[in-house]
Amino acid sequence: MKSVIIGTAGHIDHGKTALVKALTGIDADRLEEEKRRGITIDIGFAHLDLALPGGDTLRLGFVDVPGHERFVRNMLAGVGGIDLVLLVIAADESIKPQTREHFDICRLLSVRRGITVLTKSDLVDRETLEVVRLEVEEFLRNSFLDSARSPIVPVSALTGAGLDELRQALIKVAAEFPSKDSTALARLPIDRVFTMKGFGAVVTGTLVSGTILKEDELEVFPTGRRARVRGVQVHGQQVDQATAGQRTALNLVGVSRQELGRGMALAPPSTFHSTSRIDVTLSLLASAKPLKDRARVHLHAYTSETSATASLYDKKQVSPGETALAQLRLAEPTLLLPGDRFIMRQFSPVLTIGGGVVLDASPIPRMPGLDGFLQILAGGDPQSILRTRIARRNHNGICLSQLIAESGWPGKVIEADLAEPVRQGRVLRLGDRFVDAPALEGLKLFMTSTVAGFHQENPLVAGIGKEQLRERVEASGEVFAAAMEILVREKKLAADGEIVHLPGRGVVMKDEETESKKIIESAIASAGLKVPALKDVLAGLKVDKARAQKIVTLLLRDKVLVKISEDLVFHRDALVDLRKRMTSEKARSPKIDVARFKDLAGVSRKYAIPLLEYLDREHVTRRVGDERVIL
Ligand SMILES: Nc1nc2c(ncn2[C@@H]2O[C@H](COP(=O)(O)OP(=O)(O)OP(=O)(O)O)[C@@H](O)[C@H]2O)c(=O)[nH]1
Ligand SMILES: [Mg+2]
Repeated sequence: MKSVIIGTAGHIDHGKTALVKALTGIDADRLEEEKRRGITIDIGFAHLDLALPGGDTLRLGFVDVPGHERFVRNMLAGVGGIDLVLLVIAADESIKPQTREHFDICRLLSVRRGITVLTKSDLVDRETLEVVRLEVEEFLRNSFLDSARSPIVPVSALTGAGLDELRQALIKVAAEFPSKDSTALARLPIDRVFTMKGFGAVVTGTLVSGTILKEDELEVFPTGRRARVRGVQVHGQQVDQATAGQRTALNLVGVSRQELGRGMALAPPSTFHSTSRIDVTLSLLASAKPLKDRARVHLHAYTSETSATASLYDKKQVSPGETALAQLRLAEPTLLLPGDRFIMRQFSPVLTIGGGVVLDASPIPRMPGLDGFLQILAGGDPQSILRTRIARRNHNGICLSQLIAESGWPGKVIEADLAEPVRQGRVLRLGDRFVDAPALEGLKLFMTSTVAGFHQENPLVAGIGKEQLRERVEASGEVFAAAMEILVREKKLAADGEIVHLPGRGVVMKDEETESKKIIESAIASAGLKVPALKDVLAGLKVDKARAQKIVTLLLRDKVLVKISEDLVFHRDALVDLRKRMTSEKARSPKIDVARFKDLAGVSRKYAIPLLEYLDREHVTRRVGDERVIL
């Protein structure tokens, strides 16, 4: 069974509601006030099943809209989800202001197909009918309702004349209409909320995409409330599921009537985000006044309505009939997705002035290359759109869930569209994340140059810590780890535990340092107590002075070397040996003078005095006059 939603459009009193009733038997005017005043105030609904030639059933859902100029905003709440339009023009009045305004709205919303119905044909003679038909043909020329491709059918709701032709035309146009994608993510803009005794809140709307099943959990936008679907009705019948293109009523549990309203939307939980900023292309009607940068407008999309400010990207103002790129800032957050159509109305007097299409509902402030990005969103195929969305996130890429929220496409569709670029290596998949390959190359260069820079600034340090490097290049953990792995494999960087360094540089430095350390230690150790001057030892090393000094500091810290006076450094083994000799000397005589000490230690006076002072400090000896007592 194919489901198609048909909206009426046209001037007040031209016979829209009467036509829907003549076709379906259902009076779409349900309000008491509507019946009393004989006009439609709010949108009404009806349905009709038609047998298709092949035996299939065509299920038509009708959204009947008011023609009164004061109720255009109600008309807008109804027209958002329609597939086909019945443009209703009374044969005795021909084209009137709301004929034009409703027709403009349908064009701006990109309604693609429809039928023009000349109603009240019983009120005019054949000649008048022909004159009106010619006028209407002229009016519709080159539009989606051009008579070359869309029928114009004269009808009388009173006598029933032309109704059969209209049904045939409906079958033909609806059969050609492609079925909506029921595998897409579900979205139901709410157009009505009421309570049913014993059941709680019921919402209705045109299911614009996807499928909603009984027992589904849904999120209410923009409030974020969660609701469970207790019951689903399509055209007044209990069903297990509603699919895209059906008029749908849901009985919800978990939210009250007060928490719901027209303009809200239902969608799968934790999938989308409401937005206050959208990048769009907007078109101004030829009949509108020029639109200035930062102008305030009423924005209508599906059943939602909010005020918005239009910041123009490439112009100071939009002239009548022109199209421009703009960012709209919405007064109230709304669930909108790329491809959604909207209508703009002027503040006062309230008039339809234009409309457009959402390109991006997740704009990034001050994004470089925005123009090219928006051009691809406006005209690219799904794969190019996904790739440019990935590329704009630079080296950190974007998670699948975020890509779903941004594009509005199901994960499976996205993964299928990206399979080829992933296979070709133009997009990288890191876990749940997609990264643009050139952006990752950029990150790799950034990482190596950052490490090189670090070496230059810190010649004495082996390398930069991994976490420090990650912070400097502003990479997410996953992406950084992947880039690091590639760089190590390509031998552009090396890692020792948590330390990252340039391959050549890190290892050479280490070898030189180890070698220098050995040279210093053995030069001092082998000299015993007759140590050479430290500066002479250091002068013979491969490493530079600063690094040699650092090695000495480390040897002193580790107590391998002991500093006794300025420029007099001994190996600890030599001093341990000296202490042993002092202990044996004590057995011979507890007192020792400088001369005997010189013999004992085998050193000159230049070394003997500092060594004795050191032993005093260490409480091995105590000075008494010119002699020392060995303790
Ligand atoms: N003679 C004749 N009268 C019609 C026909 N269709 C509608 N009418 C009458 O025209 C009046 C307006 O018809 P509606 O169907 O309410 O018009 P509408 O376009 O729905 O009006 P709004 O919803 O208020 O914009 C009613 O009195 C109808 O009975 C028709 O084909 N022939
Ligand atoms: Mg009506």
